[in-house]
Amino acid sequence: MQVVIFGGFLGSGKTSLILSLAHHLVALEASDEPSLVILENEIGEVGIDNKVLQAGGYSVKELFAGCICCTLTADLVSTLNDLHETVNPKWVIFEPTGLAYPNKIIETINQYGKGVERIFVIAVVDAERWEELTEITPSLIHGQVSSGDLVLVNKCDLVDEGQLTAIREQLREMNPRAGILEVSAISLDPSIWRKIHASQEV
Ligand SMILES: Nc1nc2c(ncn2[C@@H]2O[C@H](COP(=O)(O)OP(=O)(O)OP(=O)(O)O)[C@@H](O)[C@H]2O)c(=O)[nH]1
Ligand SMILES: [Mg+2]
Repeated sequence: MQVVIFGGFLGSGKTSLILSLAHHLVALEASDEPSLVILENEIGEVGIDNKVLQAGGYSVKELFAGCICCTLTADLVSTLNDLHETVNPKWVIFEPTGLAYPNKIIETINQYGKGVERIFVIAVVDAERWEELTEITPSLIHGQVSSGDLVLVNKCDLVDEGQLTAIREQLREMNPRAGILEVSAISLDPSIWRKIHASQEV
């Protein structure tokens, strides 16, 4: 199983991106085997339509919300281990709460998760609220960005080129090793999944 974690602050567009990408992924991986499972924290609130996703050949599971550092990670590990023993999908996409530091989740999966070949972290950044969020919660944003293997700057439709340039510069300082892609979840370019694949292989 390859685990892809979508980290990023509350409302940055994680679910919107996952849903758009999941559709592309399923189109790419034409197979009868369930190739993708999405693990969501707090499904109820975002209102993902589980049936629609299941009809597309993949399933969505909800993890119990709770203390990020204990309940969630313990639940995540037992869910991953169950998945490995039952469905054993090729991909597991996990959306933690927007208040999580992905580093802690990675540590826990590495320590206790079974059947996980690879963990890939996508840090989703809210371009529209970048200035505000880096001011009010700098350490969380820094922690989320710096743990990304790839940074997706989302909501690019809501900012201008000058703002994007400034965001890009600050992101490079926070995380010089990650690739940065500018996207908009509401009109996602289908080639984005191939780009994510490409950055996973680096
Ligand atoms: N204009 C615009 N709106 C977006 C974009 N991506 C997401 N949104 C909107 O932003 C809001 C939050 O999106 P979600 O996908 O629920 O964000 P999230 O990160 O999953 O949020 P939480 O799970 O609550 O942390 C929704 O109203 C989306 O429609 C984008 O690229 N452009
Ligand atoms: Mg969400």
